[in-house]
Amino acid sequence: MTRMPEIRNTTIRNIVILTGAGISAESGIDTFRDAGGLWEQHRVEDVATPEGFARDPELVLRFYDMRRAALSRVEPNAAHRALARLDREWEGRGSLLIVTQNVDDLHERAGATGVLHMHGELLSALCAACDAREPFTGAMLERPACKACGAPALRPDVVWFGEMPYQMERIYGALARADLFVSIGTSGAVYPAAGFVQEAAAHGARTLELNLEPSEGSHLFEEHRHGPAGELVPRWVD
Ligand code: BJW
Repeated sequence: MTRMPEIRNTTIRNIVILTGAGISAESGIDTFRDAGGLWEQHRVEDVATPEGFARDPELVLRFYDMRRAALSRVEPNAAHRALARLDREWEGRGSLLIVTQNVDDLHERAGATGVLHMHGELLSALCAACDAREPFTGAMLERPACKACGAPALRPDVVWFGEMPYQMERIYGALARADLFVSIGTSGAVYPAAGFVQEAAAHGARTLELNLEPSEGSHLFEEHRHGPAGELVPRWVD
């Protein structure tokens, strides 16, 4: 595959890149909907909804504690590193916003700056009593108290089904200004992220999908490349 011409085209100034679980798969983090993925091992209603958390908080805290612990054993892969290179290279050329649905910190550890975590972060805790956020690396099953208000009400700072994803206004603003929208490693099964391609295209952006296989919304993209992100993303960036 040759370099996608548009990335060096001087008419491209503003880029929005959406990433999903597939970009972290080669680092050893399970995706959700692939064979053997998280939703085959756990019922989504039990571990990724506010109702599931209210019913059985220990089950949910154990699920996220396990994933937080696993995160400390993995490293960014070639796809994260390529996006971090593009992020650095793009300074002064226009805007580049990496919007990730992932709760891991692999983009940051690869060196990308200003990553927007629309579904929250494993390494952050949210107080259900006072809404304060704090960096968090431990185990929530031990029910630590909120540093701001003292309540033993910390929950994972992640967005469950039925909750509003973070920073939507900023995301839609960037999509409206984007000259290029690129989606990497996401199944296109979850809204509102699955609708970003149409939003960007409606405002005139070029659109590109980089995914292991055609996603649910593949037909909505102008261009596609299918294969592992660890190969496709460096080829596209470099
Ligand atoms: C590779 C690869 C490799 C593998 N290289 N690729 C009916 C219609 C429309 C919407 C709704 C509806 N009913 C309900 C809704 C709304 C609901 C929703 O979308 N439901 C769907 C099931 C239909 N959405 C919500 O509730 C959201 N909130 C909301 O809508 O608020 C209202 C609102 C209104 C208006 C504007 C804005 C908001 C909240 C959604 C929260 C999702 N939360 C989770 C959990 C986060 C915490 C955690 O990590 O535990 O987010 S669910 C899970 O899915 C997680 C992910 O971020 C998200 C997306 O998954 P992703 O990343 O796409 O992973 P996979 O596994 O699905 O796909 C991986 C892809 O990678 C595959 O395609 C592979 O092929 C590929 N791949 N290896 C490249 N090496």
